[in-house]
Amino acid sequence: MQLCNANLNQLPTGVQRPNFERSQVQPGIVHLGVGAFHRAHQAVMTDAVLASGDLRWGIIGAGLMTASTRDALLPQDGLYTLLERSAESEQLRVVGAIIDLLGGAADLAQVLAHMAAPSTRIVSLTVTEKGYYLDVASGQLLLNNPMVAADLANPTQPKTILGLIVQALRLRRTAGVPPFTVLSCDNLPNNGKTAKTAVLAFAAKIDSELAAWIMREVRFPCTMVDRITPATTDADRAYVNSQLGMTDAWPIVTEGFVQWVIEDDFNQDRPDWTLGGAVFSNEIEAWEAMKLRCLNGAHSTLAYLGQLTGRETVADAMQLPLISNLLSDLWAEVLEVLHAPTGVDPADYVEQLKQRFRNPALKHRTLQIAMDGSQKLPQRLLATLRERLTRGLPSPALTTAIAGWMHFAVKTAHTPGSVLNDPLSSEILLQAKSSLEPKEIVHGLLSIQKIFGTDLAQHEEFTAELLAAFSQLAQNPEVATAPQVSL
Ligand code: CS2
Repeated sequence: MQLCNANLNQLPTGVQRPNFERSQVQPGIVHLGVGAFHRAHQAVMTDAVLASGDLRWGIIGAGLMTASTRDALLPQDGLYTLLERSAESEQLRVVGAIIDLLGGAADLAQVLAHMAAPSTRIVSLTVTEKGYYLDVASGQLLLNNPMVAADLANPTQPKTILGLIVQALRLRRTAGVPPFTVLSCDNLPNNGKTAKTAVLAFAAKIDSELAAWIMREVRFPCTMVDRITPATTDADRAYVNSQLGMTDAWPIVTEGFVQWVIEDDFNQDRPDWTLGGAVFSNEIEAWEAMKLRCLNGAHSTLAYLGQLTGRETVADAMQLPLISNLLSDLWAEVLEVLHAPTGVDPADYVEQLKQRFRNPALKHRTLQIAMDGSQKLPQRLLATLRERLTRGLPSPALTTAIAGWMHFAVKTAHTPGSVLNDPLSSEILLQAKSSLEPKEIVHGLLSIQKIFGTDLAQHEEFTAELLAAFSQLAQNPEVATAPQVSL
């Protein structure tokens, strides 16, 4: 038996399920990047809106790169199971907010048609940092990226989110249809503004009038998104299916905690996501900075150090004093220069993070978090580091975290069969392999301007501290760095 509309009433009693008439749900949102995070976060909040009786916000989920989610969920009428796991308890629920799915190159024309349709009032995004095609250090559009160049050359048949958004907005403008709101749900600082920068830079290359119209008319609210959601494993799948008594091809496992803070700046009407626990706020920058620097900054640190100490999961890595102590120091460095949102005690926030990271029921792999470091380091670690350098404050923990990333890159470069999962992998591996001398490796990696800009490599005190931290990690018996590196 397979999970689908017809079988919903066969689910065991403890499993929550959509209590609204799914056939009556109207499409209102097109979501690009219908991965695990979206399905544990925005889709669940939207499910609560639909459950309240406002059926105007069904989600059409699109995968741009692959059709895997579409292929798994379409036979299930878009239904999937969410397993929420805390250290003490778990809850299964079936989510019904996704009413249609598209995926892969063959569906792109349909994705565009849905985005252009008047019923779509929101286009939301979880496409990861690299999906915006911006140089993270300079914020400039990557015009030479082959995907961007292809869309610029052929704007009516777009394949990137930028091409799709601009072409859909062009079609709407021509047809006299009001624009949709672009709602970024990615882990980027000022994610709405970042999306706007990328879209405008792209549009300006095609049609300056259209770009001016987008600038005037389209809203790009910023959001802070948070829910730790590891990639689904076969063991998760087997467990969920045994609990359901039926087959779900792609369930999602997540933590109990969920947070969504949204800037209330939408073109047209919007769902009342507060029904699902979201908060509307005009202090998004502070929320985003706190989350990116405290949670994601610590996550990346833990991921690289975890990889170097043979710790497969976040919870395992938290057991190692070397790592938990480093995180405590890192949080102290972050909090010293952080502007927290009004009414939030950042020390409480960090205490809660420790509990979340220690959640043994969540097998969140350090290797998963370690991917795309070039896209993550700037906002997670370097932003705090720069603030501290400006104030003349020392940052030994942040510096060790960056040295950890460097060792991870060097070790990957020297391990046969290992792949560095990062859009800048060729540049990083080139530097990582260019020498066996710590000094040259550190300087080589620090010279990658797309990650570090130009200021850090010129900061003598910082580069000396980074080199010392790099050498210290290599000498630490608990840390297995590449043996090739000479000390
Ligand atoms: C993680 C995030 O993979 C990563 O880089 O740091 O996905 C993290 O789990 C989420 O931002 C939590 O909200």
